[in-house]
Amino acid sequence: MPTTAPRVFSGIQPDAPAHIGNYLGAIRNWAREQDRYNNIFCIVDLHSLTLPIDPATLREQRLVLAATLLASGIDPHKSALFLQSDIPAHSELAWILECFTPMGWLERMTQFKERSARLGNERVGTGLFTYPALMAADILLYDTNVVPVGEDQRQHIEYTRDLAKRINQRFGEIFVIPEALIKEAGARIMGLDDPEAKMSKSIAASSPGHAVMIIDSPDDIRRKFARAQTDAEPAVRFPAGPGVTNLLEIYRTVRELGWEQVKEEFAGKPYSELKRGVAEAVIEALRPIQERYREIRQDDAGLRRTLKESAERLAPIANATLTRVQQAVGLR
Ligand code: AQP
Repeated sequence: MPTTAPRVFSGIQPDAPAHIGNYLGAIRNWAREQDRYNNIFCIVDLHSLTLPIDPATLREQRLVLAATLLASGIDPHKSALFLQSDIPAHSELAWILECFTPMGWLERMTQFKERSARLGNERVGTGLFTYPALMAADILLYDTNVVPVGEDQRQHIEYTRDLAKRINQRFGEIFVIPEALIKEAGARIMGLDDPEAKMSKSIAASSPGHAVMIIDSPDDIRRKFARAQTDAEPAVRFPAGPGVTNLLEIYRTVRELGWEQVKEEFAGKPYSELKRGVAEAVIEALRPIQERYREIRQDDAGLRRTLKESAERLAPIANATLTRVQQAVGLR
């Protein structure tokens, strides 16, 4: 890719294996558009500390996710893929950004409100509250132009833009202002057990029926779709309820069909047929990724090397931005 191509940055948390929402809303698009951009993909392990996580799980899930991303088509010759904690500038810039962020901005973040409501204020750490500042640091450190994400991240990107503009107004042109890139199809896949809640790794950790993971076995995938919530109707009718709409959305995004085609295919069909159809489409799409995943996991040392090499290449870019900010605010 030419070095003048716009820079893409995007991150994913290694708290649990990635699910099909992550794949359809983010990873598949990252892999497909690698030739258009100068790409940086980050396994945001510091973000995974914002909710309770066992150290051995975090260590293992970083490798699981790295292998999943490579297996999904992220090509280390075209894209950097690294661990956030390998570049300390992320935490250092996050602190400065927190100091320039009004509390009210973070209090309005729906992800924080939802998660703290789920866990209770005494159980969530302060890191969950300041999470958007660390995410802004991730993006701004690399003079990012484009951030391809799912719909759930729109508010965090808006915050990043507002903060970068605020700092630029005060100190001059320090940051590049990034744009969110959110594709319409697959931008918000909902939970199979609860179609009102976004499919999410953290919910799947306690409710396995909530999400289909990219590395789930075909039998698990069939079982999870068979139990997916639908509604009281005996067959697919339109307008469909939220559970059925979510299954149709997964099907149309995996198969890359228009809504009209999907409606034609399933109108009047029993739910069992819809569930089988979606499960088989997902199994087929994931099969080559799973095969490649197993191969990559044969060589964890090579996987670690790939991550380190990317971090070594990226550290000078991150450090240059951090120095620019430190000079502007009076720390150098
Ligand atoms: N359900 C989803 N549909 C479409 N895209 C999604 N993304 C996440 N969930 C969906 C996109 O995937 C990328 C990585 O996001 P993440 O690591 O924050 O994934 P997560 O499943 O949201 O992880 P957590 O830890 O379980 O967080 P919460 O509890 O907040 O959901 C991003 O581009 C994201 O938009």
